[in-house]
Amino acid sequence: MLAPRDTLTRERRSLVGLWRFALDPEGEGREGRWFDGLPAHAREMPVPGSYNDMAPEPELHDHVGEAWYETTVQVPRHWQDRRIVLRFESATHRAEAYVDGTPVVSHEGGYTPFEADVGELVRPGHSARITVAVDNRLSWQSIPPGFVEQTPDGPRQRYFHDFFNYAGIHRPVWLYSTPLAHIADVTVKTDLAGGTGVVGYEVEAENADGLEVHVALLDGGEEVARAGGRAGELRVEGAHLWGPGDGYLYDLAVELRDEDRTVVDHYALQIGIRTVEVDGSRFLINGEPFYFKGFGMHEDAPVAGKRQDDAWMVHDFALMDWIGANSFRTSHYPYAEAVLEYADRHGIVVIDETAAVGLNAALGGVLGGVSFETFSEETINAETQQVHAQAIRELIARDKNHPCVVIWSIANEPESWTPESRKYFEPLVAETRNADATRPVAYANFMQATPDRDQICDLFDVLMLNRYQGWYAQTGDLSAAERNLEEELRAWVERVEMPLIFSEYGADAVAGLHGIEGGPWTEEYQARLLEMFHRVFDRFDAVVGEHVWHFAEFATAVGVMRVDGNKKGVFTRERRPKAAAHLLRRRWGER
Ligand code: GCB
Repeated sequence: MLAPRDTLTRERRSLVGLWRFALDPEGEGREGRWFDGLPAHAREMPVPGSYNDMAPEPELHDHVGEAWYETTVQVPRHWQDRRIVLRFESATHRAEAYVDGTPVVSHEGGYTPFEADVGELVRPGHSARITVAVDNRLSWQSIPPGFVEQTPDGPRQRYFHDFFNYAGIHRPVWLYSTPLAHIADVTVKTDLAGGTGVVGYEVEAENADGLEVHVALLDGGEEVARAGGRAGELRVEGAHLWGPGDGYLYDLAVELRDEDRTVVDHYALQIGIRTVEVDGSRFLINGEPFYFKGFGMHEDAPVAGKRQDDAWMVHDFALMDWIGANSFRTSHYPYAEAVLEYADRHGIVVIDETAAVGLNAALGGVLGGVSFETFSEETINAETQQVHAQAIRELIARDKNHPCVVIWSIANEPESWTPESRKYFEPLVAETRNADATRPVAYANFMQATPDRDQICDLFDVLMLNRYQGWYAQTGDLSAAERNLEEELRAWVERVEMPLIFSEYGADAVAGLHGIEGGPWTEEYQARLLEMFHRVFDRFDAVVGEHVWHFAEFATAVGVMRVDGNKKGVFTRERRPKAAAHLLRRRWGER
């Protein structure tokens, strides 16, 4: 799925700004025809942004149900006889969009884009009213799952993941136009043959009978290879590879041309030439062993919640650079496209994750305060599995061309020790490989899925472990934790021959809380716990990565284990370093 771009033949109009907004707690918007105009009590709300923390109102913060957004857009006069598309980069978790009162698209899933051809409904030279109903409810059939509990005080959303259920339009919205005959998709796969970079491409075009596809690869504006046809190969001798710390990109220019060689449509894509491979327990990028140093992250900031925000993005990447990180995981959902583009340009390696978090009754008890069977007719079932499959397809359709993405992570901490879990995941792994055979597939394994219990790890290429020895287990006792961790790792290495990445390890720390002995919640304990994990990692060759949980403190649902959110960040929510940040900087600077 192509991101909207301004090119020689394409143009975008941003719909970012203040939209009209109304909560719909009674679910009356459709019957009340809010798509023909929001009610008089509508207020203003920023797009992009989460609405929850925009005002000190519990009704906003804890809203359950739909919220309506509305804006108007001027459709440029020169967009006559062109295809006109309305595109949302995301709306959390589900949305239905209208143009001048007519429904044009609905979408399930809060973190991937969707769009509609609205050429029949809008008139160039006139304005159009865009309305969107955004639903934040999670159910057993949504990814992530959850359920709404009816209480005497109204509905309450329950869920089994540890980050606040921020909602709204989190990423930019566009009205864009392309020629009627247009490039609909481009897929690039890169390989190496000796020193020659091989760029395989496939182009999909629509309304393009009689038109030809031309493809050129440019290096700093100079053409280095060209090809024709809807699928083919470009070869670059002595290619400058994309690699960790070296975000070297080529420009791929794709054109549809008519018989006079006139360019009918033009799309431009930045690509990186690199390979990714698992070899025994090694993880290779461009044939070289790679060691992941970095974090699990969240799209999370004060006030605007999960808003895509260039300022926070640039700052967070700068902090990663300062600390010596070379990678991160998009825990626990696909991040904004701008983030992946930034990672491409800066040579930061990404583990790209779906929003399948909390498929686990063991977590339901802790985080949702409920007991249930994970996989059953009434809970996570065949329909959920279909929604999950669609989430995987949409993630890959969006991110397949990013060189920064080296692993697809299809779930975080699912139940993985029952025959039902194997039945659930086997087809999903096949689905992932079918959508992209060039990248390893992984899931983040939960603490209780120990080497003697886990029933799904052999389906995957890389084992990602989320471990909390010294925090949730052996609390406060780092020598017992060290023994337990080492023992578990020894058992994993005996069981599987694959790269092991610690996709989570860490401890909460309240910034400014100190202690000479440094017990749990102090900055000293957080740092000593990380040091303990590092000592153990360094004893095992199969450990090829360490992603600390977490980069920064983040908002969560309330709970007795959370002090105004999750405090495992090595930076505070405002991005001030704790002692652990300095420790990591020393370690990663040297590795
Ligand atoms: C986990 C989860 C993560 C939580 C973390 C914690 O295992 O994957 O989402 O935030 O633990 O801090 O408990």
